[in-house]
Amino acid sequence: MALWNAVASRLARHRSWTAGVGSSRAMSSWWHSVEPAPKDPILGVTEAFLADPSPDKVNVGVGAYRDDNGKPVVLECVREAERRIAGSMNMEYLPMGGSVKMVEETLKLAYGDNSEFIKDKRVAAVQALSGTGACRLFAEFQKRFRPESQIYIPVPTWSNHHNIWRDAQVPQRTYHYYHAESRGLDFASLMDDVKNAPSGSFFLLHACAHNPTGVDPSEEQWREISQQFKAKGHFALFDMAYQGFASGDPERDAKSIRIFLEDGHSIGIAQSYAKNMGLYGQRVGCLSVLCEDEKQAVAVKSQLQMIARPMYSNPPVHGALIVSTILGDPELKQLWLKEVKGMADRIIGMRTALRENLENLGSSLSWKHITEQIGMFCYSGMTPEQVDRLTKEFHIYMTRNGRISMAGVTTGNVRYLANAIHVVTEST
Ligand code: PLA
Repeated sequence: MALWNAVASRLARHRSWTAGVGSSRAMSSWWHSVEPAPKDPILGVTEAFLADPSPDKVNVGVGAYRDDNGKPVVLECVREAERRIAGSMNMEYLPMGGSVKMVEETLKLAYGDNSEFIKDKRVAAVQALSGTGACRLFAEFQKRFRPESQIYIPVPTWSNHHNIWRDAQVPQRTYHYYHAESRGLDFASLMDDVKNAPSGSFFLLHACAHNPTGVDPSEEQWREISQQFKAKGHFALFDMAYQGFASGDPERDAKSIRIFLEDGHSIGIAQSYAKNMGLYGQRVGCLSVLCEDEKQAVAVKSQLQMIARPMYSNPPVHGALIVSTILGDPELKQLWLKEVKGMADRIIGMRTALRENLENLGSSLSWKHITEQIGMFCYSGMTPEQVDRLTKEFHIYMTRNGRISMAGVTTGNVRYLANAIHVVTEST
């Protein structure tokens, strides 16, 4: 009996081994043509940073806010909201369009507290998977209902914009934005491109704190852009991923949008709470489209939901609850505004410190733009080769376009960073 058992188990092992060989061969052939995807130019930097064992390493790649000790921050208003939420809510599905309360509060931030468009129910809006999800929903909507249209994207822009509209199969065009020599806005070329685009084109605009350049149009320039959009009947989609990070005040940072609203445009807005509420991983945001009337808004919202349903069905509940708890309570909202200002101010302080350090090192280059640019990023002007040297020789990680996430600069690393930048920019 024992012998028989031993033979049987050997036989079984042999069978499962040969079956395994056969099936693994069959399985591997399913995906033989799959090549590794190229590394993401932003999130790939974080991967490389995490893999570096050096104690000196510095990550100024991804735009994620850090405190002056280089630690991720959970805002006090978020902590308090979580205390209030804890244990008091169920975990049912949200509707396809997300939390009605969160969306209501979010629209007020973009369109204004007393917006007539909100009162007249002209805004079609759904909760989205943060700013990326909001852009993607819009791109899908654009493809479905304006299938012949294209999207005009600034040069440069957040790299993922290209992926988003590519995957939605909307052809992309570009418009001038940045002037490398002056490290400022190329306003004349921008206006030319707006003028020369076919009437009724779609444009992606960064509402404030342009990524990666840190260069925004002035209020006067926004008015001119809006007028030109009017003359050409263009559609503006505002990506507002940094409301509050440009000036420290979310209300002021919505100025570009308010100008377009005053001028009677039907716009779209992608909003995100990743940066201004520090809710990066919660994936909470909103897509809204201003419509001609309530009836149209109902139709547009229903179609946005129809796009969401087969993709992810309905959005996650926790982040939305945090946001609606904070913005629905006047005291918590005040605390949030104070904390947003605190984050913006620390970044401004680090801009000054980085510039001063470079100047004190005797750099022969001008670093004025570090303090002139706004928002989370400094578009340093460094070349990809200089960035590669920063990484290889100093373990400093940033995107190869020379963008420094100022949110990762601290009192502790600013001298080290300045010195490294000085070394690689003086000798090449
Ligand atoms: N739009 C712009 C202009 C952005 O810079 C970002 C994030 C988003 C949308 C999307 O953010 P969200 O989906 O997290 O709300 N840009 C980051 C991160 C901060 C990233 O690349 O995903 C950046 O480092 O550029």
